[in-house]
Amino acid sequence: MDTQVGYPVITVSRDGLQSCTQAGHIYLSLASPNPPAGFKTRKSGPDLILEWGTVRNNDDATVCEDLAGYNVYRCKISGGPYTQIAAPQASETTCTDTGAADSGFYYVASARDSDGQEGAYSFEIDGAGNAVARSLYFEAEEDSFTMLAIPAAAAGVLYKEGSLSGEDILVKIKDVPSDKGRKIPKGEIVRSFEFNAYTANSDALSRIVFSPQKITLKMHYKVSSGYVDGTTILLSQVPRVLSIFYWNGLEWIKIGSNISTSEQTLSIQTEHLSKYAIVKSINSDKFTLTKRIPPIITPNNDGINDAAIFYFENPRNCDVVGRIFDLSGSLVADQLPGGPTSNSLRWDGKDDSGRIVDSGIYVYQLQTSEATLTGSVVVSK
Ligand SMILES: [Ca+2]
Repeated sequence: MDTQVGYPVITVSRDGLQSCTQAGHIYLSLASPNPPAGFKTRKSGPDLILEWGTVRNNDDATVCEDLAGYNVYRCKISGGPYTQIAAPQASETTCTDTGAADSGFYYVASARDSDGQEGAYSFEIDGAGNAVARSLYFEAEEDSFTMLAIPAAAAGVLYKEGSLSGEDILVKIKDVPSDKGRKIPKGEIVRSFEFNAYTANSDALSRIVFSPQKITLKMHYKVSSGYVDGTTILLSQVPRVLSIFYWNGLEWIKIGSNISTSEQTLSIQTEHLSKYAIVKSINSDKFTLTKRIPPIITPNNDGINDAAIFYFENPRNCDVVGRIFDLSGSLVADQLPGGPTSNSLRWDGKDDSGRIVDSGIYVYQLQTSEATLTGSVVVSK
């Protein structure tokens, strides 16, 4: 705890985000420490070494002045229940799980302050460096299904050695209850979450791209008396009417999803963080283009409109081949690569030899066994 005078006393749950100002001068802060960033594993003979970065801030971005130490936990099944294995002091940023190099455990760590406030868990990590960030403890109601699974091959951007900012990165998942029931073009939000990245100093980061592998983003819908909670959607209708949309900063884009009715989750693979929502929206029963942006691409590698992204629904997971032609019908680019999400393709304005094409109008063709979709893309240099 940081600031110290205080009444009224506020009850604080484990997520400890309460604070209040009253009468201009009574101030109470019950912030808890951020989770440790840079949480990683390293094998050392038969042992597993766990390492993390020193926690300096609280989850409300104030400085944590009374850090007491860390709690390290492990579990046999991803997601817990976790058992504490160590309680290192504040000066320590490593501990050893003796003999556990190949035991298949999953680990999380938290920080604690001198008032006994324990912060949220770090992302979970296994002995091979695969990370899972969960929404657990970031919302009032526990939800261990909503998560980001970050394979070791894509996790490099989370660590100071590989991140754009040169710092260890925290990933936070927050429920956005105020979005519930909001009408958006093509649908109505059932539930939405912010998946955000921060530095350990709580600065929000954008434009984190996970590569060379995508991460798996999964969101959970609640069920109540045979309906999706808070809606008139019968559980039997779920595969037909629920889909994931993502907020690209300007608009909501339908990106399709894999639905598990047993787990009550929708999932996709993606390379970036943003706000994502479960949306009530009639799903197509065949291959359909849902969005193609931007209308004009400027492939000069300045990060703005450098590529055309084709988002589609693909309910039967058909193979999709994307091609680009010029107006004379000559093939310019064959086998377009995957875009930012699982159901998307990308054209970066280059021909098959890697040369940026001339300015002009081009024709795209997306082909599956069900349908062939065509349209135009304008390239401007
Ligand atoms: Ca550009």
